[in-house]
Amino acid sequence: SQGKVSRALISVTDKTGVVEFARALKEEFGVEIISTGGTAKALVDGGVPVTPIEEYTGFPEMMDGRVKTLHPKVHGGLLARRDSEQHMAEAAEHGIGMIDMVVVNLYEFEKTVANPDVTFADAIEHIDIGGPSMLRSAAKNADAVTVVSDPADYETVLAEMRANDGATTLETRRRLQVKVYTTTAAYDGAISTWLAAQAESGCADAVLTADGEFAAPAAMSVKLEKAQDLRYGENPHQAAAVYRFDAANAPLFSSEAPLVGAEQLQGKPLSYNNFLDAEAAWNAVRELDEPGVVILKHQNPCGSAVAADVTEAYDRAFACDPKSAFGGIVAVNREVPLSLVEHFADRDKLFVEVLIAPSFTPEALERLSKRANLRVLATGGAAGHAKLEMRTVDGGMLVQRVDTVEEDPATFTFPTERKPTDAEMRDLMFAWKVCKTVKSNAILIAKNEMGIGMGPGQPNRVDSALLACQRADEVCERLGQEAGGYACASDAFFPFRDNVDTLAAHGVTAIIQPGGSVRDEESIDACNEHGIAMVFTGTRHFRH
Ligand code: 93A
Repeated sequence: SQGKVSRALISVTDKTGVVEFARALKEEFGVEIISTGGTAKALVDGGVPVTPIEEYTGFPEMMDGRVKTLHPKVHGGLLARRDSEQHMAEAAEHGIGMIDMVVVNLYEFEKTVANPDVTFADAIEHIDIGGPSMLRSAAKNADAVTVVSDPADYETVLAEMRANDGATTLETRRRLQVKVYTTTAAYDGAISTWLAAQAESGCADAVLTADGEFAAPAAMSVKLEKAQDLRYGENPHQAAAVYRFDAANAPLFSSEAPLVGAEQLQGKPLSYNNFLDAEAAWNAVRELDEPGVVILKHQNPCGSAVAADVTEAYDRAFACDPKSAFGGIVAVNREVPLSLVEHFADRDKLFVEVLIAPSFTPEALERLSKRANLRVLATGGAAGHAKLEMRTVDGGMLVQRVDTVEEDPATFTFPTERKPTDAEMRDLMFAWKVCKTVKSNAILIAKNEMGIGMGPGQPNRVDSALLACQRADEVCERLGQEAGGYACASDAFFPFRDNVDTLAAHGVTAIIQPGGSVRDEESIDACNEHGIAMVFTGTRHFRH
């Protein structure tokens, strides 16, 4: 009857549990077992007699094992339709016996290429051809053939045969059939991704050219593995999970200090929004060369500063907007010392969702452990961004190079009569880096290398400018400082002079922006009228 197992072919690289499984097939059900080199040896050593594959096909294993099971006596025995008189007559004519079960798992290609020292030849040799062929033949004929591609299924299959007079059920064979094609598709995906990556030199793959530019290929194979389930997504009614890029894609989509895979030292599991915000905060803070802190809320940096050390930087970042900092993400670009933790936990009693940094001193961790719920993430590094990022849109995926501020100030131009002073230039450079993390239309106002005013996400840039100025004025008032003397960054050019007029009215003395509007002259004239020094960077940093 269909599903009854009389003859099985066993050929496995992962030999976990295979001896016990084969022994049960043989001893309990009298199954004839055919097997290949290493597997046959393992089975015989384990006391399970087998028919060696070369005896079965009448052909030796040859070409270093590249050809061992690729034979009509194997594939005919798997593919023949048992309900076809013609198939059965042809099989009989050519001496092909039926094979009712295939137990195969594959050469470990992914494990092999995960070794950074792997040679190209060694990787190629680990592309399994015979194994997937048998799996696919058997799965195609799942009406009659049971295909076991995962040691985790050995027990269930045996249990079913025991309950079923040595046969498996069609339901199980169908489930195993699906598993096969999922397995072989992922296997081929890993091979093509790795081979594509070898087509270009270095770690980049065919997707990136030698100078790191994105060269969009006609098709991309991106493999992901689930890193963890999330309680929910952006809102409680949205199911969600986190996936991690596999080793072959890691050089494209992961930096040396990626967020997914960062070590969580303590605290509740990260939520969906925690991941998004921690990513934005971390990306912002790692742009800063000096010791820096970014406090981020709802994707926008509500506090940011650099200083001689990170504790001082934290104090200054917190002072930018203590209210918004509540429930935010604190990102630090150097090792976190005890003093920083004391300031935010003891002095400011600041509740934050996530604290993320390259590392933490033992004393800092000891103090943090008293706030058991606080999520603490150690990225292990500070430098470098992933090369590519992607987002889905309904029915497809957008891929782009990650936006980094790797601009050479030597290429900036100074179109106004007044050039920025050294102090203004420091604030402008700081504002320019942090502004990149603000949602567009983005305006960021800095003073003494603190991001004290932010205008995010307004469809009208003048509204963003107004918001930013208001916040900056409030901060100055709160800190007992004189308002004004602000440096302003804009993520994109000013289409009209109204932005400059608005900023000037609130005490902005220096502006950094990409330039490139057809009406740049209008803004330059406005700056000259107000005595503002303006810098053109030539590069826009939208963030939507
Ligand atoms: O080199 S192969 O692609 N050529 C084959 O004909 C073949 N048949 C089975 N690899 C082949 N296999 C694979 O060998 C199986 O998929 C399995 O992973 C492995 C088991 O080899 P051994 O029994 O010698 O340990």
